[in-house]
Amino acid sequence: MSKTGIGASVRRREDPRFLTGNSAYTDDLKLPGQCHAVFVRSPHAHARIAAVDLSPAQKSPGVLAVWSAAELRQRVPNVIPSAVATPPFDLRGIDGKLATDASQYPFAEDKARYLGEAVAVVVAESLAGALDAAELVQVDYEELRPNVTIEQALDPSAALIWEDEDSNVSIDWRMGDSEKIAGIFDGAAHVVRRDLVNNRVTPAFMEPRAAIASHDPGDDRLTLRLGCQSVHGMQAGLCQVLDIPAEKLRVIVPDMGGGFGARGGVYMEYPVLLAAARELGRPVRWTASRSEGMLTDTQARDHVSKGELALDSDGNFLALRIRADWRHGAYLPSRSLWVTLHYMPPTIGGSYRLAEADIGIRGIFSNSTPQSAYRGVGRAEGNYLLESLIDAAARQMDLDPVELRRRNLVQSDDLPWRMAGGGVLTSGIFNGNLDQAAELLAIEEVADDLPSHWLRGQGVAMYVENDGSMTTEYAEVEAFDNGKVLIRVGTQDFGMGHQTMYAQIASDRLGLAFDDIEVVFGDTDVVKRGMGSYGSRSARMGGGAVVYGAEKMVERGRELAADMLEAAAEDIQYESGLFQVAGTDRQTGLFDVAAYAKAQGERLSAEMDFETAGDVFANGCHAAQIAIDPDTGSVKLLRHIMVCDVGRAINPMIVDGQLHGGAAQGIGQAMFENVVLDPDSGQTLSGSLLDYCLPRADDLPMFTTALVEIEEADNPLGVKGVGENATTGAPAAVMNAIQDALAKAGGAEVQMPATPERVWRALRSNA
Ligand code: SMO
Repeated sequence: MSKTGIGASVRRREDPRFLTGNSAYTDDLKLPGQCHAVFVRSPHAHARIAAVDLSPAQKSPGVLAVWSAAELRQRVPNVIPSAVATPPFDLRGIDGKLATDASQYPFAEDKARYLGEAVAVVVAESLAGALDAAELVQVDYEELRPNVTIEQALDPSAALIWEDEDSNVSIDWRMGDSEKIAGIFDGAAHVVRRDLVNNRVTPAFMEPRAAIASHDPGDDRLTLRLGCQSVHGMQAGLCQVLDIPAEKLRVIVPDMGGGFGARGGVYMEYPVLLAAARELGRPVRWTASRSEGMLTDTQARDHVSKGELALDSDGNFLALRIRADWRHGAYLPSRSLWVTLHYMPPTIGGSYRLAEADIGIRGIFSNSTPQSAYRGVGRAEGNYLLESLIDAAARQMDLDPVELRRRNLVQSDDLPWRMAGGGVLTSGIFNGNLDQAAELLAIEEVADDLPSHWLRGQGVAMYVENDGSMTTEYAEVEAFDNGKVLIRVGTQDFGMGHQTMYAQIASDRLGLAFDDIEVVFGDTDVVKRGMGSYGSRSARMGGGAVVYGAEKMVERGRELAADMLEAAAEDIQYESGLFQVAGTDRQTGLFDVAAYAKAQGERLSAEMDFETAGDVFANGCHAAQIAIDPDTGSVKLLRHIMVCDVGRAINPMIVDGQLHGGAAQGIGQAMFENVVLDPDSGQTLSGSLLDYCLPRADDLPMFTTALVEIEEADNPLGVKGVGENATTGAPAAVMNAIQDALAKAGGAEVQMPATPERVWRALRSNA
């Protein structure tokens, strides 16, 4: 293996720039003539908008434009498309009814449906001027009763969030043979039941959302610079909202600090900024404050579920029944509904021989921030349900939780295994993952100098994660006469190290130096098409496109080299940057061939659209060891072990980094993070980072990771995926460790997040 090829822990190319403050995030950019937008947002979670008076704001110094919905409608004609309205999604409930559309117009028109929903925009010469004028926009609200809790939203007397509908339910989705499964439950030797809360979280991007719109009057073309996960997806969505053709909008992504799925869709600020830039003929910029992000970045999870697992007398899993109520907020923006239904059901059953599942997911509108994708979406929720039930079964049946899992795992000769929820596992060594995690947990005792009366607990959890999302990805591979190969790829980096990863792939496959490979992405004028990055797809989907694109470019190079060397193309061999006539010393270099091509007015380049049949399934096992201070309820996570089958690891150090960051988010959900809303008013009680607790470095242990690289056959690199693995796997392992300690002390169970107060109370109430 070369020091920079596939499988090498190459130091990230990006890091010198990021670590020395030389990055350029959207907010770092300054465009000549720029002005500033500030959005006026609803201070109520549910309120009718009776009147808006813009005139005092319009008279404020330095103000260039003030628009509410009425003014915006003349400039931005369409709503932001929801997944329900956008083909090819056909999301129907058990009643056959299409899910409620619930698409969002950029500004609230008749009423505001969540706290922070935008009502108007002010554009001014300075940010201070825009902020001052925004306070002068006068909106008459008639407050409506907010639906904050699920019970409130389902109450027959509830105020409807979508008044043309007959309830606040968006979809009642079902899967599985419920009658047959009821029969299995009736005859089962053991049934365990748990009510589980999957707490609402916010993505808390390191870099708050920001965007700068500009307009070139010469060709009437708009440009939007922003952090997003797919420039082409953003372009398509915005062109639909603005009713303009794609060639009239360029989307560019500068450096970007976090996406997590939640920066995938069209947010309402973007079409407004574009319309303002077009009208004013000046760049218009906006950067969310942290508090603004806490209200308006799409949030995630928020399931209240009943889970039931049926077992026979030997502890074999027979069937699973899930009823999940999902409080998804007031709108269903972009992929919101689709991601939950695409990702959650298929992995239900996980890597266990669990053939039957009755799955119900009920979407419920609430007067809270809309939801969309967030690292591990769907899988994190499903995995937490099953892995919590398995530990509850082990306690109920007095079995060792590791042994109970081992008894039920899918074996190698079961593959391909169709999970109860429909996904098909094609590769993996599930019992090996469990054994390795259990061994690491047993042998690597940390010196625990905590007081002896602290409670100890440990837990394991398997996980399975569907990776891939869209089944096609684009790359173009081009060699230049200056000795460089340029990769243009449709996926995008928001912290993952793609400039390093793709350079490793291309240098390895082309036999060139790592430094000869340049990688670009995130600009609709530079990359012809692409799906972008989400669903842990980049290395597999973009990597496949780069590998086959490189091969295709070499094929064309072979033909040109044959011309140059006056030989037949089939006699030309390519290796390490050289084309050679077989059996002779006649040869020419790849970059000389590029020069030859250029002289003929051609580019030595190949485009590739790599396609796969569907998702693949990364999988593994997490193990956690915790201690609880019984006097305060505070939980110390002592160790967190991750055994992960990500398929082939292109750069194990980057994979480790992905696992560390993903685990921090999963542990954050289990122990710290929670979006808390006041049930009477719908006001947020967690609107800043003082109230919304992100994990810090000293909350986390040193992680132990073990990569299991079982190659996936559907792509030329053998990759599965890694980005979301640890966020999916971590919560259940940590919570199982906490429940273990609580159960041994005779305490009750806790729900996520296991805050000190909750743990302290659980220790004082009997199980
Ligand atoms: S939340 Mo992910 O982009 O499947």
